[in-house]
Amino acid sequence: MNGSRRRVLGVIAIALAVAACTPASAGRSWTFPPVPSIEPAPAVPAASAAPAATQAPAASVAPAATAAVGGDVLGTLEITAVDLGFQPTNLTVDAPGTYAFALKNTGTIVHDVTFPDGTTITAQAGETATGSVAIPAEGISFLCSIPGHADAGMKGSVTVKGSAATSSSDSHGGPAPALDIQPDPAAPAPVRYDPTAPAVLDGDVHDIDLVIEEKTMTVATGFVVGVWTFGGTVPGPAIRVHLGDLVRIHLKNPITSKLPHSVDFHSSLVAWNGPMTSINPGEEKLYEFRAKYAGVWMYHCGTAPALHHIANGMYGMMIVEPKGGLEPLENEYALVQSEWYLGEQGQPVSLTKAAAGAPSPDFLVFNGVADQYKDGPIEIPVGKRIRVFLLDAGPNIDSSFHIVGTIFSRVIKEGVELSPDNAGGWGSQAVDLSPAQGAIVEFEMADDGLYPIVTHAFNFVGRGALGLFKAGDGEPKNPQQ
Ligand SMILES: [Cu+2]
Repeated sequence: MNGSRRRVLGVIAIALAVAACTPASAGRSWTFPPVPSIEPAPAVPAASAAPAATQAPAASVAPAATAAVGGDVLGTLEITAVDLGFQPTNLTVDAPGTYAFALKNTGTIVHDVTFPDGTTITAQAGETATGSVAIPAEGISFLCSIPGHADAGMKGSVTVKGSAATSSSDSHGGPAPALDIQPDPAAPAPVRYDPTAPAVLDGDVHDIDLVIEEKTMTVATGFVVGVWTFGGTVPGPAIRVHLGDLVRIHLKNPITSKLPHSVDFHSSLVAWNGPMTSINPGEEKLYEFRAKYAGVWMYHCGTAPALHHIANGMYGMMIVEPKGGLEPLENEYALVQSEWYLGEQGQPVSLTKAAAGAPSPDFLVFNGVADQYKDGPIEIPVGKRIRVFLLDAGPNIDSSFHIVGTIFSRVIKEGVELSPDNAGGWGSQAVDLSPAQGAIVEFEMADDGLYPIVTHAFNFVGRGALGLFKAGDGEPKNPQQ
């Protein structure tokens, strides 16, 4: 491979990594990760560079004499970690044995290289970590064990010359696609998420602690996910402010977390590589902005792979009231639609399933838990105006929000309003929301009874997207209209 072709392939690899990447790194103001060195180390008799098996160039092995390790070490293997990939992904050595291994992390979040025997070398952003690894005659594969990273492409292998290449897609070490997760009868019962919308915060400056918590959560009866959360719940807390308020989010990532995280408020006007960058466990940051536009907005973690962090629970709703405020109503609710792509029980969701071109979530839910408002209906009065704030957090599936048995007299979706007193007498039956879109709907129930809450994409109603409003005593009186 000549130099220019190698550079072109290097750029492609970087572009792919950047495409999968979102803002990260504490305090760093990069736009794209720097291009790592892909020049081979000096050739040595004991080992040599192999032809590239993938788009990434092959690595070489440095002379053993240059490694500051014992005499049994046959050479030094070097790879670079970027967000999210290894360069190169395939290395070749001449002989089996023990090798020093250097992991250079030019990315913006922590990465590691983990081998099937459990050997792990971890490098923080911008650092190089070293260790040693035994390469057997049949070769060895490796991956980054940070959740989601292997699924995003951080896998590779070391091949011994003359042996069959080792597959880098062995099932060891990393999350395997979960194709048939069985319910666990010992799983804790789901915890109901209060659907009551928050009151608007007093004052015009708000200091809000947003503490990240990695924990387990029962997302449907018998199914537990190792979720990542804002504030310990999925969705995170709903936040409601006036138009023009100053919002000061104190984002905290406890030392007990395993991963870097970040937050991206769609209600803010800030640079992607400014307040949205990631913070490591033990760090905190201030994300300050003025709420200049009214609406129902999404906030979410944007740390790479953002798809995994959102799919694993890191999202919430922020309501910015319009000029003059919304008309006060006694009954206001907040519903966030989202998807669960189950991994193994108790583990983070499957990034492979979430990343499918035609994703098929195991559950599609309102406020984090399948069927929770079917099992515990939301009780409302008859004949009074009800308001629901809606958000489709996705990460992938559209919502067609509908309540069986009523008609929306007001819809405010992404800044466009259907008003109850419109001249034509128009109404609305379903609100279409793509991922990250929000709306407000208002309606009233004409009779006592049960009114199902669904997405009218009905294939999902049986997968958890079903709730109930119970109006009055729940028994229809069939009044004359
Ligand atoms: Cu996160």
